[in-house]
Amino acid sequence: MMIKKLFILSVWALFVVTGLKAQRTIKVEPGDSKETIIEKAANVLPTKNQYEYKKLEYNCFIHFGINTFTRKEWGNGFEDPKIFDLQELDTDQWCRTAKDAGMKLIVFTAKHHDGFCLWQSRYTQHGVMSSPFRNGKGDILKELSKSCEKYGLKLGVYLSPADLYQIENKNGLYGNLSKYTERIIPRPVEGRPFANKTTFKFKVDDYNEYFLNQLFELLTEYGPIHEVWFDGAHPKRKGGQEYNYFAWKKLIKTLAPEAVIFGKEDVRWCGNESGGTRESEWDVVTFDEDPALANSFPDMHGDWGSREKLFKAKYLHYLPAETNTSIREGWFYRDEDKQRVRSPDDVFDIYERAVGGNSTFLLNVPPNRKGRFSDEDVRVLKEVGKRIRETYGTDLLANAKGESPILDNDENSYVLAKNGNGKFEIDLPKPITLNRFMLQEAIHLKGQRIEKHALDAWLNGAWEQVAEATSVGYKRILRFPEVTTQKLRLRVVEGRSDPSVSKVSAHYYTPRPPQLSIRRGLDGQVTIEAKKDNFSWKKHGIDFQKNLMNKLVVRYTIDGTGPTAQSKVYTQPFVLPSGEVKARAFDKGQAGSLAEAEFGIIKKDWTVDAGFSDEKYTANLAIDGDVSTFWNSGKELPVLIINLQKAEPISGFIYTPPVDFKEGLIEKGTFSISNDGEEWDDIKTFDLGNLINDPTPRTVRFGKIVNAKYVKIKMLNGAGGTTSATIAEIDLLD
Ligand code: FUL
Repeated sequence: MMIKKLFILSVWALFVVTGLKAQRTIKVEPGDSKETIIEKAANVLPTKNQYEYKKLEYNCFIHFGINTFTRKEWGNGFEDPKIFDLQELDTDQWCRTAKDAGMKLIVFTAKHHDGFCLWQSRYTQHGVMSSPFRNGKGDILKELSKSCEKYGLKLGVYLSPADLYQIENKNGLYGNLSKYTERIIPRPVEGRPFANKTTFKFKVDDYNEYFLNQLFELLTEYGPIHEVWFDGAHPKRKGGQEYNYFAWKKLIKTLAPEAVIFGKEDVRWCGNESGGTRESEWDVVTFDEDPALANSFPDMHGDWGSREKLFKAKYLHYLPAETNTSIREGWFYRDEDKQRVRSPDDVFDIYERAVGGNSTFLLNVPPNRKGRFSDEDVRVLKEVGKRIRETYGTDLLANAKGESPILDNDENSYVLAKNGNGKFEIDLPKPITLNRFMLQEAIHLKGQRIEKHALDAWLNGAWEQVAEATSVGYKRILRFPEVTTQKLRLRVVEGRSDPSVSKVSAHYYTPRPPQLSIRRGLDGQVTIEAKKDNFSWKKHGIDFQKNLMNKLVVRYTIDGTGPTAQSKVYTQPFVLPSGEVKARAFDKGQAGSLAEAEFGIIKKDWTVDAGFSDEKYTANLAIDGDVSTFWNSGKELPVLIINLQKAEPISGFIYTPPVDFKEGLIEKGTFSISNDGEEWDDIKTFDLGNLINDPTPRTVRFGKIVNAKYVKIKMLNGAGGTTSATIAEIDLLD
């Protein structure tokens, strides 16, 4: 084993680089040169809590509540607590499964947007205390906190600032226009004293007081809390209600000093809820105002940390991302057969992209109405846990270990790539076969600095690049087709100041048949291919996707059944007028995970007439078969009329919203039909729920078949109060 450059440091304290104090926030001064700004960015460091939180890597979100019983994604605040008829509860099973899966922390929805509380709050009757569950005496958070302790898991709480019960009921506190006066938190309640005698004095209104009292309960009566999760989503607002965030923060930082606050303070949303990850996930992001005083965050979509962004910044601030998504379609449990569950391939892929892409992974697993994780969810989690252990539990560089800081397991030791670049060679006593390479920077000491890096393997007497990627930060996992070699070389090619490498390791993931994607063109041609990977499968000059397809057998069905080893073999694109396609890849007798897609009536001959269109986003873009283009109605009539040219049977439709355009998402609307374009029949008023944070396709079924030549979609309510309507694609089901 041989390491070219060695430079060992082992300090936790702040240190000084060219007179610059490394810290969480650094101000950019008006006259700062580009070099100075980069040097400053290189010295932005996480807080201790942020660093400890990043090391948790993979965590479990649990959405449970009144919606579990109504089968809705968002409640409305009018629900009768009696609906929460939970007969059994097994929080041990939740924790056992999470532990087995390799998760470290559980974040539980103590109160979702509907306002129903899953613990014995002193400050409301809207919750478990009024439900049949354990005769009104049950406390789900209490049982969960005991199970977490038993299984060695950390606990976090989700407390929704949006509260529909407090908005809708006649004595509700949300937006009730009460005065800001000095109040003592917690407000004493007769017969229910607190063991923790800390008190706070804040000048707040009724709803903020309610929220603070509840936070006090959650943070003092359920063991140590490690994450407090504030959701930015609001189904509704009232009375100009504002949040006294600085009081909330003071209370949390006092009562739960080890907790990170998600959404406002210590951890940011990754910008989507579908498991998407960025190629470069920067922890050092930019602010226009002092982050310590900012009451809200800038938009969390897009690029936050590239050099271009840094040069325009007023403040550089350490704020890492959390990737949150659900194992099931939707955040709450609905049913066993219609609610799709992600496959182990899918979850493992997100795990590698999120954790191996400098983010933490918070995977939601919603318990069912029997108070348990469903069997399928457990199966998937177990399998993913097994793959994580099998792949990352063995370091193929273990024998190369010597005194090198990048091969030891000391997080405080590292090697510097001076001036942003450096080469690190690793010699092994025997050849190894690998298809994963992991590297880490010492972010707590040197910040996140690497901007570009590559991995070379010594193959047939020469160095060959096997993977390349951009930023690293806490962790980067490189994925590439397997190579067998006795010598590896990591090249840091670009970086800020002197980047550190604190740990590298090599791994082998037993390949499985790939996940497939199924798409259909406007002419009805269906193509099935291996899912394109946007990560680090970059081997120059090789079309990896095509190569993979040539090696596999793909089988598919169009009759709704799951493809087996006897199903039809896919050889080339085929025409499908409408219906469902299910496909699986088979490799050496092993079956891959199921891919499925539902297609509506072929749109080739359709014409479209919008009440109004923004000139850039014309109406035909809503039916062009391309989900990356979209129609926007501008400020006028949010109505779209499609002429199908001939009467067709229709049983429902699929609305696909644009992913990155937040204006005009249709949350409520009507679907009408006509045979002459003059007389219209309203067929369905639909409510699609949370679209801003989850802009995924929504299927609306009518429960009957109607015949029509013209269809009309009219928006009644747009997400976030928008008045224009946007449609990336409309499909009609027959
Ligand atoms: C969203 C909420 O509206 C969803 O219901 C869910 O809680 C998710 C994690 O955040 O914004």
